[in-house]
Amino acid sequence: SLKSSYDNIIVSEPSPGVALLTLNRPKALNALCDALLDDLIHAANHFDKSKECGAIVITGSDKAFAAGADIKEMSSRKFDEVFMKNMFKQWGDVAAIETPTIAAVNGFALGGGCELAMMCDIMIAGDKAKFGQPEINLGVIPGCGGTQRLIRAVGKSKAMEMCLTGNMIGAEQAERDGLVCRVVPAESLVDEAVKMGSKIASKSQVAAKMAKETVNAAYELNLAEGLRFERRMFHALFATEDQKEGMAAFIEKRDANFVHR
Ligand code: CO8
Repeated sequence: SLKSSYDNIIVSEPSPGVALLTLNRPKALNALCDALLDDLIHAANHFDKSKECGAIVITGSDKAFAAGADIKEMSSRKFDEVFMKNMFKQWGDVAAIETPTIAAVNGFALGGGCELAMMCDIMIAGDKAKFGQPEINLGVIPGCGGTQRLIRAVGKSKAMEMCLTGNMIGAEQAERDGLVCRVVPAESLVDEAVKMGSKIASKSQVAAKMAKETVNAAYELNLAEGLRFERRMFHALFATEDQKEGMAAFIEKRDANFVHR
């Protein structure tokens, strides 16, 4: 069940079917300490299992989506400790959420913050957002997908520049590079993300989850295997009521009334 309150995030349901998780450690620019991570994963898993929830929006503050892993918490850790605890392994839980996720990024998305945003299915940026992988300045490298997801989003040369120089890019460049789907005025960012979440939540949830899984399969599979997987998923949807309803609604010129599970 959902904890009644979290110390490091704010949870709300701004629109039917949409959960909004707001990172809330303003004094540390939403640095991703272990406790924040635990709160975020707990809440995200709760909504992932909920029948009503069709989309999860993750956002931060105007100043920072998240300024990265918590450097103060991490700085004195020893190799044995980070290795034996497999530090940041639980971040995989964010990427494993089956419900569609949207990152709404205002301000800094640095290091683990940029990586968290990249774990989401869709990224929308406010016009003042800044993205970067500044780990190189701390004598380390990205540890939660920055070297792997960034190259798939923006290509090798741009990913290398970000990881090797620590240079940040702005929202407009992030859109040009393909890291974000859309740039909107900072003040309307969360509304736009919730609106998009709401639209996704209104679709067949079976089809939406299958679409997410199938698009993500493209990260892992070669083209022939990916196309075969896509076709089998497409076939499988003919076993659902939502396929019958969606196609009947089109033919009868009315809105589809999808089953909510
Ligand atoms: N960790 C801990 N505290 C932080 C962090 C952080 N990442 N970022 C900011 N803070 C704290 C500052 O220490 C400061 O605290 P205090 O007031 O107590 O001194 C407060 O937030 C405000 O920050 P600034 O005064 O620095 O604010 P500025 O507006 O001057 O600068 C910046 C904003 C540019 C964002 C700056 O804070 C900065 O460079 N932050 C660090 C960015 C960074 O290096 N991030 C990468 C961290 S390493 C990492 O993410 C490894 C990834 C591995 C996977 C992680 C999965 C979780």
